[in-house]
Amino acid sequence: MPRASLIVAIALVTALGLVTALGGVAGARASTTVKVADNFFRPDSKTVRKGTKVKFKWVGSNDHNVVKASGPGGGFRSETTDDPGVNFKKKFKKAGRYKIICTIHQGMKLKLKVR
Ligand SMILES: [Cu+2]
Repeated sequence: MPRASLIVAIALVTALGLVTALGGVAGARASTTVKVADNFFRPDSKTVRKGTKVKFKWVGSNDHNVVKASGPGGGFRSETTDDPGVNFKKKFKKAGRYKIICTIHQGMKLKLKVR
């Protein structure tokens, strides 16, 4: 094989490997953050793709929790805490409309659509 062809072949294989690696990273990064504030979720309505991991990040100073009120699959419930930071993560594997609430604060709700 001429030297130039060999170099082109190596470059192609390297580029292909890079694209595959980047694709894998993008897939693993299917996550998003919802803020748990005083006394609301921000945003309070959101659409994500199936398989997305939602991180709930406490940014307020009041006690809050994250509880599934309705939607596909089984229930879930975080602890009640006022600790700042990500205190709860949930991967949504089933498509549909979820209603997520904080049981401490009436009207504190998140409408999550998984498609
Ligand atoms: Cu709350």
